[in-house]
Amino acid sequence: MITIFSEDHRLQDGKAELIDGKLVPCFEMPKRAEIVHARVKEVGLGPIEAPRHFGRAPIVRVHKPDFVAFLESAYDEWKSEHGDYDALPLNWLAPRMRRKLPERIDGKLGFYSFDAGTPITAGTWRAITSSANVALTAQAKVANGERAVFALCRPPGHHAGSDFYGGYCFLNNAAIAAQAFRDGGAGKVAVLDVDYHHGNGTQEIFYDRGDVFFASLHGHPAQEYPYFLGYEDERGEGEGEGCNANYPLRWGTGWDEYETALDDALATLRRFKPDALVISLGVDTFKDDPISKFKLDSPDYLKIGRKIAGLKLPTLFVMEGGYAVEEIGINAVNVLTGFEAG
Ligand code: FKS
Ligand code: ZN
Repeated sequence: MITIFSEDHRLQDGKAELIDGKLVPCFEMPKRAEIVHARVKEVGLGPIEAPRHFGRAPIVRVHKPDFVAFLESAYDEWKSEHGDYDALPLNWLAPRMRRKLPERIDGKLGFYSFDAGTPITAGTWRAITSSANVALTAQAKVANGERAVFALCRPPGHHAGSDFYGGYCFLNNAAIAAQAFRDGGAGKVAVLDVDYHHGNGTQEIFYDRGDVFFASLHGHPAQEYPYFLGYEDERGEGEGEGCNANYPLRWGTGWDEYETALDDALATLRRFKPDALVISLGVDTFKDDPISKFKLDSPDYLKIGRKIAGLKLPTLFVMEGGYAVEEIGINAVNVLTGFEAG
């Protein structure tokens, strides 16, 4: 399996996120991608290639242009007001307040974000556009006949919506790639999100569409970030009615309950008869993940890969989360080798 990887991911190296009432070093760190990259080499998964440049067009197919323009200039605006130090938001709209874009950067950060864990740094724009290019380069290879390609994206993307960022995500790499499949002629695309956290951004982007099915297994929103989306009764709307499937799972979920949900999600996707499959691949479902509460073990990821292969679809794997840094390479690459064996 080919892997697409860019060293530009290192340009996103935030200093701190707000968690449990404390500003702590970012869990989402460059070392994550370096360890996955090293594991891909170690097991000889296949060639590792650099991304091509796709420009803004495929990005604004899923994100609003004003939001993308904000991401591009946010750090410079922040720096000219506050100096050369990571930008974090501090104020958000409550329901019934006015959604009107403020002039000053502090207000804009709150307008376009939904948490205080996602710093915008000097290198963010280059890192996130490269990450999107990684997904698009891999997508193009799958569209051209590769059975499966691994987009080793960083920063991740599945929390980013059409006009908001958060959860370490700015541009939704999986959604951009899914849309690229459609624009390249695929009639129907399925996105399966196995990251521990609900892919609220991907769900928002495709919620009213019947051509892209979104299915997600994740920590129950009653207990888990991002809290305000990801319930079972969110099934899509309008043309997209019936094309969204959430599997919220409680803290402590281990392989047996996970497998039941995964089998159901895969059966649902099979009935949709997609032409291509995008996997939002997070391995923060691992038992030793420092911010998550599922109990999957390393060999379980081989089984996940094998089950995904059973759909027999052209498949794009897009890297999302996973914070047990020492094991992230083993776990992520296990999904890929399990797929190849399946
Ligand atoms: C837990 C606080 C959680 C933010 C968690 C973000 C998770 C990001 C991710 C992604 F794939 F996007 F990277 N704070 N007490 O893993 O879903
Ligand atoms: Zn996650």
